[in-house]
Amino acid sequence: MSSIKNNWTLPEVLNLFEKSFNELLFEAHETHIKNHNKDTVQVCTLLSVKTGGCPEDCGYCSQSIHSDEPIEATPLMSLDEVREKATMARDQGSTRFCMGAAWRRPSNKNIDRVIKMIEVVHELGMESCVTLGMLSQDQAERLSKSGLNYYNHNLDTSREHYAKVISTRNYQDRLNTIRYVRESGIKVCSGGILGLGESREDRAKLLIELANLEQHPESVPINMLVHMEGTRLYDNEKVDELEFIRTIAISRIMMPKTYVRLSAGRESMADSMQALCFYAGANSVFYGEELLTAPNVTVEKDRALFNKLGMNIEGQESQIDELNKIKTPDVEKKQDFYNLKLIN
Ligand code: SAM
Ligand code: DTB
Ligand code: SF4
Repeated sequence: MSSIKNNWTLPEVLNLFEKSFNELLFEAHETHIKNHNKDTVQVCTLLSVKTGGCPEDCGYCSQSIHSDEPIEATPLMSLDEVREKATMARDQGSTRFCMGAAWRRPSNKNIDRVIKMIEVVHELGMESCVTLGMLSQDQAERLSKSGLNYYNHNLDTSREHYAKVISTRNYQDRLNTIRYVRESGIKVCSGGILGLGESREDRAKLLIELANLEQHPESVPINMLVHMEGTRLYDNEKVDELEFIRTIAISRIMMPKTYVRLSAGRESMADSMQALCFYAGANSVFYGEELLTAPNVTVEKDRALFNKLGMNIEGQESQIDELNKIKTPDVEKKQDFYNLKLIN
């Protein structure tokens, strides 16, 4: 990875933000097509395996007990339910399955249970990702031994703005978990949220934290704040759409080989806005009608959009081969899958 730059400075990144929109997008697109298949989007389905009741006070999150309208807390999902949801995601064409839990940090007993879930995802032929809060070094190693492909742990914003959003942990806690994940051999998925009341400088600093890690994260989700009722940041001002697209473009330029994921908030984005994000270098999305607790774009709408843009889902061909081998009792659903894919 010698061509990877990880000594970005604030003036350099602010200069990128100040370029004309067209020049910035053109540079990002050039970087994108040098490093990726330009018309391919990677898709990942999310499942909340343990919802609500979280003791952390992240000001944007409906699952925090500190929210004025906290979501009802549920116990950890059964393995059978996970298998059922993961099978549905696989049948819809997802190649990666990400399981989230509303924990500050998982107990060792819960790590054992999550490892069984990861095994189910692998049996179904998908890549696995989990996001469980802070990990110890030992827990990261155990997850790595289970074959876990990705761990999601977001920095969310700049070091300076962090304390205005979350007070129950600090930035270094976040970086420590990311280091344990990296050292254990699991791929790192780490990104942020726009709309937390941050400045452009905070956005630049977040990207610098990510891009100046010794190794760039393999995956960087850029979320648009989903305004969840009852959360402290519910009334925050909306981020300007062009500023959001600029942030995607700069992520692509700074981390050329990384999957940049256009993440939460897509449900309220117009097709044209998403199209510009893909042009600017986004090449991954969350797929399926639910994120963790918030709605996402439906699979049908996404397929129609990819179709209109001439984009393909990464791994689609091999998925179809795999499906040919599977004997699912739901013949009609399987037929729908083929029709949708093959008509595209
Ligand atoms: N509890 C774990 C943690 O915080 O690492 C895992 C689940 S947590 C919900 C995963 C990520 O989702 C957060 O780090 C945050 O970046 C993102 N997220 C949560 N609520 C969001 C919202 N309302 N809008 C946008 N992104 C959100
Ligand atoms: C990430 O960066 N975004 C996803 C995933 N990682 C776990 C979560 C978005 C959550 C949006 C709000 C909700 O569904 O509650
Ligand atoms: Fe808990 Fe994660 Fe929500 Fe923060 S973002 S309150 S850690 S579930």
